[in-house]
Amino acid sequence: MEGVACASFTSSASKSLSFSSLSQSSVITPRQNYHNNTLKSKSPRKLVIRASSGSSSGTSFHEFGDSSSSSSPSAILRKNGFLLGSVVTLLDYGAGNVRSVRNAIRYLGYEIEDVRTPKDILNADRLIFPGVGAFASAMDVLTKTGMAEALCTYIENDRPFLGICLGLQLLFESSEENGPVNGLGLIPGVVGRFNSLNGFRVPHIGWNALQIAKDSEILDDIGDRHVYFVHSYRAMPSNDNKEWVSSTCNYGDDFVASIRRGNVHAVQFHPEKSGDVGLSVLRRFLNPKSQGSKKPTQGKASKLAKRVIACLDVRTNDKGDLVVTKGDQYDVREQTKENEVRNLGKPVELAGQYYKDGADEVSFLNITGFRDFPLGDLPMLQVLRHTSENVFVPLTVGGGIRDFTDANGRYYSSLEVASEYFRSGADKISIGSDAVYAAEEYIKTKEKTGKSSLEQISKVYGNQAVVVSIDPRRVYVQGPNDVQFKTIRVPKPGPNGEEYAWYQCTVNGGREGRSIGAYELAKVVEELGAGEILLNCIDCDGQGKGFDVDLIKLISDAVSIPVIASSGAGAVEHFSEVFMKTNASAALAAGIFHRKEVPIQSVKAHLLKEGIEVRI
Ligand code: 1PR
Repeated sequence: MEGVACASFTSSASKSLSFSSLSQSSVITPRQNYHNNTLKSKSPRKLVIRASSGSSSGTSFHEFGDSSSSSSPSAILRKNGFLLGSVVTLLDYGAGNVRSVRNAIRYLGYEIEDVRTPKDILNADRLIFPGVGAFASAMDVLTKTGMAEALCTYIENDRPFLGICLGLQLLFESSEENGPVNGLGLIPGVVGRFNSLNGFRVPHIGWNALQIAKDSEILDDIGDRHVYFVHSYRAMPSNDNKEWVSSTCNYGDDFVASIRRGNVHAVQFHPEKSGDVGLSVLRRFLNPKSQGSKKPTQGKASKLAKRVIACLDVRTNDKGDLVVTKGDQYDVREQTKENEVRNLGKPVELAGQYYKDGADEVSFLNITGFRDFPLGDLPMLQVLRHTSENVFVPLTVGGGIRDFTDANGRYYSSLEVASEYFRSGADKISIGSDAVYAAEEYIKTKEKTGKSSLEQISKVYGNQAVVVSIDPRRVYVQGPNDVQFKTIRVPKPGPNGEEYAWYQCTVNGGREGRSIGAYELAKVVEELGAGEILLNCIDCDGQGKGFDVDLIKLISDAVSIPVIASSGAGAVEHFSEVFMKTNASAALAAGIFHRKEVPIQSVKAHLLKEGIEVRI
């Protein structure tokens, strides 16, 4: 599974392509092998290289494709009232959320035409293919709808093309993802899984550096800056494909970060989620003539950066407004006579501000989602929709992801709830309480039912799209044998001189303690399909005294998926401490950012000073 932006089910295009009606299990074959299910090695297809992307920008769609297309002279100048060049064709086959790509294209001033038939591909002036979902399902849809054939023809004729994430991988010969499965076979090479055995966490999530191998034009503004990746599979550079590879990225091994040949480009990273740098990649593809004026901004990117995440706990206050709030040890009510919900600002505004301030990711937690049905909470969906129009870094949303039956008896699966979040602009969803119940059940029965929200959502959207949010509370004990859960020796004894503690998981916003530890939960949810862990700590939440380094070390050493350290940040030094003493991949804070005590840029400046790589 690739790409988070790689996420929800339906879209305008999906209505015509009907992804869900197609079997996801059938073996996929590329163009030449439609009638043959076995994977064959074959020489890469012969491609026509016409000109550089710069010179092709004015190529009109009637030069190519079906002569019965609507390429009349007036259509060459205008399409749907837009001047040629301001329209871009998007191949959204309905398997995921391409809202972020749409938003980025629109933000840059372009209109989108959706591909509905293979002919639309052949008639495109400029085609963007943000591949989403799993490799096999994507090839299945492309083959059955005739899109695979059209894509091959379009690319072989060197038409302006930009593939994103899975849109890059599908160009290769095959993938090991649930496979081997044949791809389009345009580029030699097999797409394989990252190896987590050598200490690198999989999925590869976050901001990493590129090593530019050759001039690729669309990457010219990147310089030494980071771009955002989220994937578990990657193509490897080789002698056979070196004429294609325009940049690589290192994550354990060097993998293919982008390809370019003539007018054909594809990137493994997500330009639509890579902030200004990513927007410049899209801009250069959309308008190659726009290049040249700007020198790349100098950065110091050399490897995967540690992420700094801004978190917005959101809920409806007593007046019915959706507000950003913040608790002390999860109590979000003011200690006044009125006891009102603490109001720290408006969600869309604050998220936009944090994006401008340099947050690497923004998380929304709908903290009353456990008791209110989130799809009834339409303002939350609107918050996501509006935020995603202007925020071009990953957005995570959590709260209330579970099966639900509403007052009219209508049943909603957790997958439907998640899909709605993805459709509204989320790149990742985060599951709290429901993941605890799923882990308890798994420990009891030792059986994976495939029915939990965690399993279902990660199966459809990929584990990189599923975060599990853990809300543990420290419980002191005299010795490690006092409980069946993993304990740590505490640096400071507990209230009764206890030398050990375990971390008890809670549900419903910390209201109910459960009989499972954070360590046990983390290991089980990784097995059930979580792609990342958001590790809160009720004791530290809102205290400003620093992260619970013992807890974060315990969990980040126990799993091989990325761990986000959360709760307790009060000063820039707390961030360097957590990164130096633990294997956390990211650190999240709320209160200090909302109260404007410590700006995000100060955190990053401090981390850089301490030699910790961050995105600037
Ligand atoms: O159980 O799937 O409905 O998810 C509920 C989600 O809402 C969970 O992710 C849970 O952590 C969150 N949540 C529920 N109640 C609260 C509360 O505060 N009363 N917020 C809550 C949790 C913790 C962090 C916070 C950090 C950083 N908030 O997200 O932002 O502790 O704060 P700090 O930097 O100010 O210390 P479900």
